[in-house]
Amino acid sequence: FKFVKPQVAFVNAPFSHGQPKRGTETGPVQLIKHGLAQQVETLGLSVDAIEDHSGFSVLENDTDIGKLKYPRTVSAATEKVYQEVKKHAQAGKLPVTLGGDHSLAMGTISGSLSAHPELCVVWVDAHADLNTPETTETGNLHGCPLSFLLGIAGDIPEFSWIKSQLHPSRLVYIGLRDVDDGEKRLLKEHNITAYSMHHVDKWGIGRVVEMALNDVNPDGTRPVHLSFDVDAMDPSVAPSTGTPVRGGLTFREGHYICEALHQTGLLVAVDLMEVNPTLEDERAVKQTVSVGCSLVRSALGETLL
Ligand code: NNH
Ligand code: MN
Ligand code: MN
Ligand code: MN
Repeated sequence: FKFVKPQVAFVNAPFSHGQPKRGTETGPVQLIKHGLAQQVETLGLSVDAIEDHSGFSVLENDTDIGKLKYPRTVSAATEKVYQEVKKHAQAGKLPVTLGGDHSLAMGTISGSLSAHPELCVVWVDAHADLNTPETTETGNLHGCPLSFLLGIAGDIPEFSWIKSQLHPSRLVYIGLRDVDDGEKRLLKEHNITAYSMHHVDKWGIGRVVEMALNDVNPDGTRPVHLSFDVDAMDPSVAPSTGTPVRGGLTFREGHYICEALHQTGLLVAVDLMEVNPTLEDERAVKQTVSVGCSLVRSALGETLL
C-alpha cells in the first residue's frame, strides 16, 4: 500500500459541542481563509472543491446520558463526518478533516477504518481522549472518542452507528501530559503504547516517532491515520485552543511528527482538531491558525529543503 500523490478532500467540520467552549466551530473556515487549500495545491496535490458543511446543528432536548453531555448532537455530527470521510477514503482520496473539537475523530477514524481495515492511528495530543462514559470526569465527549473507537465504551444505543473497531495495539500516542487517572488505568489495562512529553524529552522526537511507528506498524504495511489535536503543541506555539497544557511540543517537534509520517508514504487521513479562533487575542489566533496550516502542509509533503 503506497499513497503517492493523493487527491486531497477537505472535510470541514464546524462543531464544538463535544466540549463546553464555543468557537472551535469556526476553526475550519479560519484555516481555509488562511489559504490552506491553495497552500496544499502549491505542494502539487489536487484538492477537491471545498464543500459547505452546514447541518452540525445542536439537537433539541439533548439531555445528558449518564454523564455524557450533548450525546445525540455529538453522535449526529460525528456520524456525518464518518459518512464524508468514508466516501472520500473509499474513492481513494486523502481526507483532511478540519475541526471542530476532537469528538469528531469518532467519525474520521470510523470512516478511515471502513476503507482501510488494517489502519493504525497516531494520536498526537496533550490528552488521551480515552475516557469511557463511566470514567469521564467532565462528561465532555471530546475526552472520549477513543473509548468508542476501541469498543470499550459499553453499549450506548445513540452511538450504535460506530461499527468498526480499532484494536488497542493499532493505536499509539505522542505528546501526552494531562491524562486522567481513569485513562491511566485504561492505558495499562489495554496495553496501549503512549509516548508522553517525558519520552519526547528523554529520547527526542526523532526516536519517539520511529518507536511509535514500529509499535503500531512494524512491517510498514499498514495505512496510517494521523489525528492531531493542536493542544499537543506548547501553548506558546498554539495558544488558541480550549484546553492548553504547558510543557507541550515545540514548533519543530510538532512539524517533525507530520513530516516523518508523510515520509512513510502510508498516510491515508489527517485530522487537525481543536483550533479555537475565538480564544486569546488576535495575534494568538493568527499564530494558531498559521501553525495549524503548516502542520497540515508538513503532513502532506512540504519539506524544508
Ligand atoms: N481528559 C479531559 C476530559 O475527559 C480533557 C480532555 N480535553 C481535551 N482532549 N482537550 O484533547 O474531559
Ligand atoms: Mn466532502
Ligand atoms: Mn484531543
Ligand atoms: Mn487535547
